[in-house]
Amino acid sequence: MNDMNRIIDITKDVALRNIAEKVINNTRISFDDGVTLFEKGSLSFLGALANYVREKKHGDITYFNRNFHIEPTNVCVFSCKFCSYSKLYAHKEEGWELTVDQMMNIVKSYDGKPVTEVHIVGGVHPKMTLPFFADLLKAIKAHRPELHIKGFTPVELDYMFKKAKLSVEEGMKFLHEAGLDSLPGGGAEIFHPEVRTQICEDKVDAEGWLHIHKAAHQLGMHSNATMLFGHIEKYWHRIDHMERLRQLQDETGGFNTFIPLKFRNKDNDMSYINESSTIEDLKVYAVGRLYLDNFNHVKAYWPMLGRQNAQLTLGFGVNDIDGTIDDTTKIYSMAGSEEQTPSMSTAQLVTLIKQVNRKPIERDTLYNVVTDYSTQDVDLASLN
Ligand code: V47
Ligand code: SF4
Repeated sequence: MNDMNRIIDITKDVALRNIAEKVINNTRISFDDGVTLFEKGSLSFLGALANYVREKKHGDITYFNRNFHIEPTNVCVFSCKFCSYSKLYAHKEEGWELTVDQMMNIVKSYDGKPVTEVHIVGGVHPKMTLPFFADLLKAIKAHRPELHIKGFTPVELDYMFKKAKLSVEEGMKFLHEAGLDSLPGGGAEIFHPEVRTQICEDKVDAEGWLHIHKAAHQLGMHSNATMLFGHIEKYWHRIDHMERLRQLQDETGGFNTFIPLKFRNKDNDMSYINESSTIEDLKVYAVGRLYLDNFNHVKAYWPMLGRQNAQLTLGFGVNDIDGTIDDTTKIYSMAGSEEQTPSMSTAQLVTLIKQVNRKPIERDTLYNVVTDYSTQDVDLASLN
């Protein structure tokens, strides 16, 4: 039985069979097709189709990277309803604010360790301005030039640029020249104003978020894109979100990775909302893989999902499980993730990927291969 028949035979639904045919024939699926996948697609159907695309693009390869995070502050002028992490400026003594020296000490604590990336994201602090972050970027590059700096969401950038009275293009160029290499995917949440105004009305809107990523892409920088799902959004809001990303990706080709982020409900203003089921989570990864036909990579961020669920996603379109992270990233542990101090060693990541018969490849931020752990017999005990 060929792939087409094998997958099509999972369902009797004509609309789903047509979508499967399109996917297998490399025809782009429509907005309505995306909604239909959520409405009607069973887990087995979505999994089979998303896995087909994943294996066509990447075979069994599963990427991870060795990185560490710096969270400059959790003080924030905004008050997103899903956020368990920020402290308003009026209560800043309850939060943390790192100086450039303190952040450099974190960077220096990785001296001699084989990390390739630092990920810098935090709250929007009114005193952490564009020149402050430019100093940080320059200090990191002076200390460790080859370390890739992936930092700042459009939420932070929009605020910094406006305060410095620079256009988006001028601000991005300034930070790029100071050492910023790429942008992470945060701050996207759900783009559609019907949802956005209810969960994070005061921060940068969809157009602003997309404008900043476009400006980065035009400078030759790459970026990621997230989607915060499993709260008040409807299926069509998810597809609207992906549609806007797909359109920008058609224009620039600058996105590396799509990262669905499952809403966690501990200690925030949306705690009354139940978290989505694992089945729903897997469907989101699968539909993301199918709708975003022009994104190469779909990433499961394990500190938020938990290790076993991250393993499961590898059969539902995901080909990347982020990195060793190696620190005490707080944004998810504070929102209820089981991973209280998310850190996984390389050996643990390699094992996790091999346990589900996929090939572990360590990558850098731009998906260049650093080490192929699939082709060598690895002494796991020797990896840190
Ligand atoms: O934008 C905040 C999310 C994002 C909650 O690009 C929450 O490689 C779930 O974007 N439940 C920031 N999610 C983190 C982020 C990220 C993480 C890992 C890798 C990359 C990358 C980017 O965290 C925010 C928001 O969408 N978030 N609160 C919550 N309660
Ligand atoms: Fe601030 Fe980000 Fe939290 Fe929103 S999600 S309140 S912008 S730290």
